Formats: sequence, C-alpha cells, structure tokens
Amino acid sequence: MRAVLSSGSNMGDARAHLQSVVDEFAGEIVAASSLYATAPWGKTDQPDFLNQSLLVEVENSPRELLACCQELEQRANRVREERWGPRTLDVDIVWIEGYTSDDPELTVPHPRAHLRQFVLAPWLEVDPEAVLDGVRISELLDGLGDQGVRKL
Ligand code: A4P
Ligand code: MG
Repeated sequence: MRAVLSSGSNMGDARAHLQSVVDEFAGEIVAASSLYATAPWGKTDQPDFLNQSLLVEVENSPRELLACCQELEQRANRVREERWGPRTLDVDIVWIEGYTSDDPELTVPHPRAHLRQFVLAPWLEVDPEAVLDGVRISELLDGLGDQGVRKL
C-alpha cells in the first residue's frame, strides 16, 4: 500500500533523526521531499522544527507501519536528554491510500494534517495531485497562508 509519512524533529541532530527514517524505508520510498525549516505549530515556545514528508510503498499493514514509525521514534528517544519538551523525532502517518480510520491509536488521515503547512507543503512536493477529504492539498495550502515554513 502507499502511504505518506511526516517526520519532524527539533531536538538534537534533527537532520540525522530525519535521515534515520529515510534509511529505514530506503527501498520503499517512492518520493522524498526536501527538508523544511518550520516555525513551531501549536506550542510555540520551542525551537523551530525540521520537517520532511515521504511517499512510501510498503508491504506492511497500517498497524505494522505505525509500529515501525514508533520504533524509529523510540530509537531516537534513547539518545535524548531526560527533559520535558521538544522531541527528537516524531513520525506520523498522514495518509494511506484507500484506508481511513478514526481509532485514536491510528487516525488516518491524520486529523490535523489539513491545518498544518509543515505537513502539506512537503506532501505537495512528493504528490502534487494529492487530495485530502475531497480537497486538493494545493488548495488547502492556499487557504492556510504563511505559517513560517521554508524549504531548504
Ligand atoms: N496516533 C493516532 N493516529 C496516528 C497517526 N496517523 N500517526 C497515535 C501516528 N500516530 C498516530 O502520538 C500520540 C499517539 O497518536 C500515539 O500513541 C499514536 O498511536 P505521539 O507522537 O506519541 O504524541 P505527540 O506527537 O506528542 O502527539 P501528536 O498528536 O502526534 O502531536 P502532533 O500533533 O504530531 O504535534 N510544529 C512544527 N513546525 N513541526 C512539527 O513537526 N509537531 C508537533 C507535534 C507540534 N508542532 C509542530 C510539529
Ligand atoms: Mg506523533
């Protein structure tokens, strides 16, 4: 199945954390976006993030894909300082082709994706035709305006 993943990091070696996701899915990546420097969304008193989206084609089930994302987060967390706050690595499943779920353990499409330029801008890069809940993501992006997302 095809899926879009959104990786984010704003702690430690952010580039290396994002690269660990690329390495894990190496043979399954259809397209990888550029890296984006992004202003923090939601909780704003934290450092800027690096974000990236990957379009992948995997043999895994949705649950197995989630487990894989969480495993990557755990690996990154092991080298994190023990403090509250920014994360070393967040890997969210944004979209899965032909699949929806409203289970809190795995909600697909990601419930906040349509609000976030840091998700939509890199997603547009890996799939320019993408549609979310019947709306083109290019259109959703136009509606959001600038949230401080800069392609590197
Ligand atoms: N979960 C449910 N659906 C999904 C899904 N589609 N993909 C569950 C991944 N996980 C999903 O996740 C909490 C629970 O969500 C998991 O148990 C999983 O089963 P988490 O990653 O442990 O917690 P979190 O990241 O603190 O919460 P959440 O809601 O994922 O945070 P967000 O909404 O992702 O926000 N600003 C910028 N610029 N860039 C960022 O990357 N990230 C966040 C995190 C906030 N602001 C940001 C960024
Ligand atoms: Mg998450």
